[in-house]
Amino acid sequence: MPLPVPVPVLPEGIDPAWLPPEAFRPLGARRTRIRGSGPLVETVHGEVSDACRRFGGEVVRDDDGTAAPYDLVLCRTDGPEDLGDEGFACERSAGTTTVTASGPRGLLYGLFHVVRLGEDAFRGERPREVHRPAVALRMLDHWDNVAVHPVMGQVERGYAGGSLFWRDGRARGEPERVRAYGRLLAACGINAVSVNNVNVHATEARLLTDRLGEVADLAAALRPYGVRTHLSVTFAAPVVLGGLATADPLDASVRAWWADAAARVYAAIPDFGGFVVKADSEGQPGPFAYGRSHADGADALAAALAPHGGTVHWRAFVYDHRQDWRDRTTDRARAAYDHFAPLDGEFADNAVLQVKHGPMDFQVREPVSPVLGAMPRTRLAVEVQATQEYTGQQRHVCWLGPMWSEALRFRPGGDAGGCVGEVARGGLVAVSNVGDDPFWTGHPLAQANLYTFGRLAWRPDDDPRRILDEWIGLTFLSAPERLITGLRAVLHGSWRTYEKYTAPLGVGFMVQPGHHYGPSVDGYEYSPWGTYHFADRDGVGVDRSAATGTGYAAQYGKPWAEVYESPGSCPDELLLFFHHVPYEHVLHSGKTVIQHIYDSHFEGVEETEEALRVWEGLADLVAPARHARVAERYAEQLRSAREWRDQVNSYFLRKSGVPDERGRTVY
Ligand code: GCV
Repeated sequence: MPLPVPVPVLPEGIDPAWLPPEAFRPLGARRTRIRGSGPLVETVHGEVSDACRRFGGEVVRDDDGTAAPYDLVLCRTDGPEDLGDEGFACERSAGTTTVTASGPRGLLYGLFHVVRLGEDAFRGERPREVHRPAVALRMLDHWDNVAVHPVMGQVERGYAGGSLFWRDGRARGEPERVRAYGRLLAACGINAVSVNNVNVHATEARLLTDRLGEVADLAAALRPYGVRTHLSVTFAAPVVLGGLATADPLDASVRAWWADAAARVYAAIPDFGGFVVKADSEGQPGPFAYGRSHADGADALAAALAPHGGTVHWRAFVYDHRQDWRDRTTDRARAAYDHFAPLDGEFADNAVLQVKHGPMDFQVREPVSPVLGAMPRTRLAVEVQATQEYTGQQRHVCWLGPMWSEALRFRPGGDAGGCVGEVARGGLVAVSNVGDDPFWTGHPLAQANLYTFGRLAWRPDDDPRRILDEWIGLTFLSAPERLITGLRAVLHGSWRTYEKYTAPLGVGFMVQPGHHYGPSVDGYEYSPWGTYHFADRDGVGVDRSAATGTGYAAQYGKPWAEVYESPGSCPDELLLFFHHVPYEHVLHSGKTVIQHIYDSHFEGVEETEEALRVWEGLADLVAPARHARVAERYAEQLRSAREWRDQVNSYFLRKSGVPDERGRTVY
């Protein structure tokens, strides 16, 4: 009989997040039988054994010859119905709770389901319920550098300390911590991780070849929790690593090089997931250099991975970052659609096109990318950003569940068609917000973003507030009602609060250039990055209509092309994304644009002040270290929110000359 996989021991001082040992008490105090075999069954065995050791229960494998009834049976078998690789069924009758799974991960996910249910898992009768993920690939992309980058540091856009995987040019060699990370991910349903930055610099490139062993070590640590490892690779690898004269994807020697590289990866990591590629984007090499399309590029790598069951995740984030700001006809928002929609149907079956949820770059408010409605013959994955590059950098509380849920529920083809959560057959991907911080995510409340992402990826139509309650229930075990109410109060509306005190009505990008924290209203206005608001004395916003603007609105199908085309039908929150309007333009809300800017900025700060008050009132209910960390970050959030308010309001007062009708102080 194989040995149970021991539960990872958290290094001293590391927060258990949503898996505090006490969460296992209901399970650990009981008698459990585990049936079936397979590597992840040994992980389940290890989990139950550990819980029993702590809480006094007992676990047996297969038939132990006793007639004693079991409280819990965890059974991996060929079930009566197809539960797939990852699904499980849970039921309770005659005093026994039974979890059945047919695939290896299903039993593990079923175990965590029992943990989430707590004592309820062992009460009364439960009819059979089947749980299956709606999306097969639920992935985190780490933008972690192996070597510290002179500008971006160890983790690009990382706000949670250093990397969990790498430090100063080499692997950290802390498999136990990586295993603990894999365990947290499995407990919220995430099954894939890419371990290095999509901007692949020279050191990182070598992970594909002579430093592959370091990736294999990470894969070994993540494997027991059903997390498959992926690697970001540079498109130029055949040149920079292989010494070839070209990386042309149609060149036979290049294809042979990739095939050989992939074979070596699979020899070292048999369950390797695949490659992630950022090509022809922000300076990364790509197929354009050879006059080839992105389908040509993706398919060359897909062909190399196909014999091994791997997938290439090809990012659609391709645009001109050397744009002339004087040229108002070029529109960065159009770029992904213009590059990729014509290629629909040309991508290999094992190529996934990974599309950011909005057309720009993870702003607090963007429309859903039109690419997601335009490529029915391509496997699409949706990419969101858990790391809060543009949403407060984990110094501000900004729970992104409602924003992601809105995007996933959006129906690109109107009511008749599927929603984004269904269109995303290739998976859901989040840029990770995790680092070597003892709370994992820098801001302790940002753990909620990671957890919510995993659970939404499992069921994109799930209610994010239900998920948040689940996170609260696990993280703050046995929380009294006052704590639950307080946590809901500070988290539920935090995305909208952040939106209120930052760039208004979907216009985006009023951030400090480079690091992207804090306000700089004109910071990107005269830059080459394609991120403008065009404010002048008469009005503000980008005309993206087909009639008079860049034509971006016409990239949508019906009904959205019409809805977005006119300021009269465009939703208020996206008005300045789609239209350049006078300051006195009246919104659907009945307010003018300028008054909306003033009001929302004052409200955003007031809401932050209120959230801080609520948090202060929870001091007696939250562990001191966690409470102090959040309180300290709230102080910075409030300072920053006031700065945003004052800069944005003053800017627009000076541009428009229209005073606040309520006479508040605008500088
Ligand atoms: C990894 C934005 C970020 C970059 C990031 C890029 C991407 O531009 O600012 O740091 O690069 O998105 O998604 O590739």
